Amino acid sequence: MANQEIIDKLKNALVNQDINGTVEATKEALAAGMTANDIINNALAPGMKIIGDKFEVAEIYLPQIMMSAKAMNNAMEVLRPAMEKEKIGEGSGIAITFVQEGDIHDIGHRLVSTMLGANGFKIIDLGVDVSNETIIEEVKKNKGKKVLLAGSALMTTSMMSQKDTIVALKEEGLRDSVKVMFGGAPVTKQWITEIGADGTAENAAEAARVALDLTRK
Ligand code: HCB
Repeated sequence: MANQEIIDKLKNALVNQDINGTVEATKEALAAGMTANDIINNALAPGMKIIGDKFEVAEIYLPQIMMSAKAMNNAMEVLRPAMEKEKIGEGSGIAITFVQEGDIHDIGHRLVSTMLGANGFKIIDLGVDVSNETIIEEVKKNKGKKVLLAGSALMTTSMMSQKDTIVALKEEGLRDSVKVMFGGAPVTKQWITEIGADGTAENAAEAARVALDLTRK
């Protein structure tokens, strides 16, 4: 089967909440020689975007999103060993990763954490629904070390908290001691500039590249 056919089959399985089909097509894509990041960026992430669009127009409901999320999680387990080998550089320092307060969407966050870990960063994963107080506390604990914050937000509401994270860092006199990158579907470069963060990325592989660049000096 041609690569594009496997990609289409995988995307369809995910969109149709076919958990076994998603896992099998993911294995097929790896066996065909595709990289984990290509499989994610060309099939799984676009599939999740279709799911979100269908939800928005009430064509599907939460139980179906949850089934597709389960299929995506199972596919990620298949891809994790390959992802861990797809390193592009050797980072140094700590990456504190988290999903902003009020937000439990963790699929992208886990992909980014995996890729940063694969590229040499020591990961402190604060998980989902993380308050700015918790983030500040963790930055204080690691003061004096090279620290990168990598936060995710999937909703426009939780994205607003990214601005508060920057404000809180400034208020605590910590802004210059960390690099800050934010991502997630609603995050744009314009938003990053507006709130005074240091970078963003559209996917996990790009996140690793940006993280390496930001922490190089
Ligand atoms: Co959810 N949901 N959801 N959802 N959900 C979204 C996000 C909507 C856009 C769907 C829609 O309406 N079109 C929408 C948000 C609308 C908005 O605010 N603009 C929405 C909503 C409304 C909700 C609920 C409120 C629904 C409800 O209860 N009525 C509820 C909120 C729960 C909460 O957080 N408090 C909810 C719940 C759920 C679940 C639980 C069913 C499930 C999450 C399961 C889980 O994560 N464990 C879910 C899902 C799966 C989605 C969609 C369909 C997919 C998200 C996803 O996993 N994408 C999403 C639709 C969409 O995003 N368009 C929908 C795939 C990953 C790979 O992409 O963008 O997360 P990613 O990450 C990328 C990229 O952004 C970047 O790299 C990643 C890897 O490639 N990146 C970074 C991410 N973080 C980065 C950090 C960096 O520093 C750098 C790069």
